[in-house]
Amino acid sequence: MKYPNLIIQTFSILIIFSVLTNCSSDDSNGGGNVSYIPLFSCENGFADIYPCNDYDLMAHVPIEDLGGTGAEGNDSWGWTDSTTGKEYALIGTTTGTAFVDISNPIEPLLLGTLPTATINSLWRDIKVYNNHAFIVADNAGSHGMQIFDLTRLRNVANPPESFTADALYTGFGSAHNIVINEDSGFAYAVGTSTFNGGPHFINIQNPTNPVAAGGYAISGYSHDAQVVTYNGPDNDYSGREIYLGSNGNEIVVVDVTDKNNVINISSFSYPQNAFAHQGWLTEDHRYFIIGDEVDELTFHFNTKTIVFDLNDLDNPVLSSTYSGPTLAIDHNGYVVGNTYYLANYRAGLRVLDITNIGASTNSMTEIGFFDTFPSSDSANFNGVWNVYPYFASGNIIINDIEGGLFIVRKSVNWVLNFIPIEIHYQIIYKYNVSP
Ligand SMILES: [Ca+2]
Ligand SMILES: [Ca+2]
Ligand SMILES: [Ca+2]
Ligand SMILES: [Ca+2]
Repeated sequence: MKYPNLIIQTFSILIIFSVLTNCSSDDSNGGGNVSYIPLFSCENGFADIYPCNDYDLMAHVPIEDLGGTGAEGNDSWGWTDSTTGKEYALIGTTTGTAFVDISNPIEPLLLGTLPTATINSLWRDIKVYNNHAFIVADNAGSHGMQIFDLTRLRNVANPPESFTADALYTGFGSAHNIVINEDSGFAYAVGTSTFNGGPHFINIQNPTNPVAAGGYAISGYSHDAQVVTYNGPDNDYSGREIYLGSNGNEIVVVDVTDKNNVINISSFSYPQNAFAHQGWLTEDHRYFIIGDEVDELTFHFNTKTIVFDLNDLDNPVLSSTYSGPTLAIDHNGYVVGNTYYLANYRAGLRVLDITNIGASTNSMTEIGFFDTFPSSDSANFNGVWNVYPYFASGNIIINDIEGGLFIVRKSVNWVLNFIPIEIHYQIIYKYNVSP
């Protein structure tokens, strides 16, 4: 009888502790191991109406609240205030960009929105560098790149406010994506009408004074890209700025260190290519994980993720393919340590262990998911457009086209993992039970 009693007492103390930490976190930060009681825990495969595995729902903000009636969600990014540690969701919608303080993830606060610079668009893309957001839109006329000083979010008098941009870069009109190498302070707009749709370089080292720095037209249109200061296994390119462009029919690897002398390194494709859409490097820069946005529609197989071995940047080699559990299309994926977070449209957020990424088979293993589109897992362009998994708190933001912002977090074993040791021992002392 001691143990049931212990568990009840444990939960009582735990709840008190959580409430205390919630209150104190309002004016501190969202980082660290602060515990919150989820809005809906993932239990028996569901969090409320949402199928899940090992991810809890902390909060949900409907898309109408972020973009207005009839709005849809698209891309997203995050900002962590280096001064306060507070975390913010930057949510793209058809009508603009919404800025949400999520440092208390169970009580997200919409601070305001930055309207589109021109017309509404299905495609918006956001990245962050040096406390500024850089925002583009596609099929949006002369939109250009909006620049927004995120430190303004520290003091918003009457949320939600309607913001104005701090600067506007007009060297292009529409762009499909904006890519930033935070190590170099260069932005790369892709899918513009300049440089054949290849990367349009912008020096953003002084964020509100962006300077055009040329572009690269030879490889043609890039749909999306990643640019890194290379620190991988190929010593030929150590310290070089490497652009990995997802160009539909192929991936291109380009040395963009010297903006006036760009060097094509290699390009590659894979069987059953339909549209190479987006890719992300592992943290060691050895492997590149690719999503093809049209192959599930074309070939009717389950979600397919393609892994290339970039041990030699001059000679990339297909390493493995992963087949997911549903027919849904994969969209955007990101690596954090040994985990790959995939925005999988109708299948929601999918979380994959990539510890064995170098293996030729079973290189990834699904270890969790949160499905914000419960009614279907079919291959259609609905559900999760993007996820952002880089907050130190462990909160993950999902931007669902129809559903809006979902804040989810890996489930915790409350009893075993979240009781402060002192309280644990107080319980042991008070109730005279063994740990
Ligand atoms: Ca995007
Ligand atoms: Ca695919
Ligand atoms: Ca090489
Ligand atoms: Ca689903």
